[in-house]
Amino acid sequence: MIWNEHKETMSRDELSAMQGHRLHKMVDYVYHNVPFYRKKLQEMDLIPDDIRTIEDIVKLPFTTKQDLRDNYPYGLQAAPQSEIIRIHASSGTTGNPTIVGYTRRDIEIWAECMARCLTAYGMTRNDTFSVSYGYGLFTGGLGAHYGVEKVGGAVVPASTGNTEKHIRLIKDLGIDGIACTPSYALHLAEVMEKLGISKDEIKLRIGAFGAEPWTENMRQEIESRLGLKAYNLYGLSEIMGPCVSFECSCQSGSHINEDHFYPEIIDPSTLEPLGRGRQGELVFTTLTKQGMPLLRYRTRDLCSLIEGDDCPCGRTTVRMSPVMGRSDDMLIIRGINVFPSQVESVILDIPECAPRYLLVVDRVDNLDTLTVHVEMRPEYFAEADTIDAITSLAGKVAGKLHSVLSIGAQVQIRQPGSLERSMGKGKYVIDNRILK
Ligand code: DLL
Repeated sequence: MIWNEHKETMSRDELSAMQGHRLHKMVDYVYHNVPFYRKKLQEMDLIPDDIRTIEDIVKLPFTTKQDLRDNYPYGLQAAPQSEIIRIHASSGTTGNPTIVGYTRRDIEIWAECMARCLTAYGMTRNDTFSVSYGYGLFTGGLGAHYGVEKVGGAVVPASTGNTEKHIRLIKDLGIDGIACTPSYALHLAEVMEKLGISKDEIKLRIGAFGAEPWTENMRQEIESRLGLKAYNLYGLSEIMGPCVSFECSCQSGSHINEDHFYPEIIDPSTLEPLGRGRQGELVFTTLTKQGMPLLRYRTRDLCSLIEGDDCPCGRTTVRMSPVMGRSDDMLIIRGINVFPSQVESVILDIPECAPRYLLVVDRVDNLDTLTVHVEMRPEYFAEADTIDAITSLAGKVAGKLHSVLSIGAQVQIRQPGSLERSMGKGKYVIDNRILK
């Protein structure tokens, strides 16, 4: 099923024309309403009439997270405060948070885009859907919530925490779908197993998972433990929240709602646009946003746009590959780039290892060290009664990590349940080098 047949299946020519028209209007709007953009465009000798087609986008300046911080709290807001009906804030580990104001129309478009995602996952108005992203300043909870209501399903605003009570609701109400982080989905599976509830006793069939990178192995793990189909849901607060892109039943990349969010991939060091199929930094321009529109916003997310608009599902919108990590999540250890997602793939390929890990990076005698803590699965841990068995597993993990990362890592095998669980976005890295 497709929520918006017209917008999701346009021909490329029709879509490009619409994007060009919207881009022109957007540039005109920010030129007249956001002094920050007016100044930037003037410095580049640009006026809104220079932007006529979507190809003209490359003439426009980029916007960065730093620009948002420098203009805290409302410097990039285009709509007057009287038009703003919702404010979210994205937390940053450093500096000012990012404040995002939405007009009524923004909220409606958000719900529309979220309804497209949920419909692609197979949700209908007959379904009950639990939203287990955090409600509050984070966009996950309310973003998914409005989408479920838009489709006409019954939303269960479970939020995070209270996991046992939540599982009881999932079982007793026969909840059909759940939206949460992949980390929380795994936590749910673990708690369910502890409570002795099998996946056959629940009816969950759809998982809308996102807000953090996750791998194909993680997908299989969650699908097999919860007995549902796990779909990717991508978004970021600066652009809207969850709904920017979503997987369809083909699960081969995530369709971008590109009538509202125009994507580009650039080389993060040269800032040159890269063609389809090339991996780089994802950049978005909002085409219809009123509250806080952004031109060429550098997401720091690394991925590619998939070649070809011919997805068997019938949608013609461009698809993005899974985000393998953020350029600022990338660890440089002894000069080698390491993404936590690479470690996750290795660990999930080893049957004795649970999908629970923590990377600790340190500097000892001026040399970077990497220690990977990984939990053993309970069934193997119970049998591994000798130190030898654990040492040999550590050696096996270290060997595989070395072949994928090309650097040596210390491996610490941990007992089941010993690493901290997260209700929201998981924490997979501690970099002590920053603290020193
Ligand atoms: O995480 C919005 C969201 C909520 C998306 C719920 C999906 C589901 P922020 O807190 O602003 O917004 O964080 C945005 O999270 O730039 C990515 O680095 C990461 N991210 C979000 N979705 C995915 C995903 C929300 N499906 C940042 N895969 C983004 C990988 C993701 N990374």
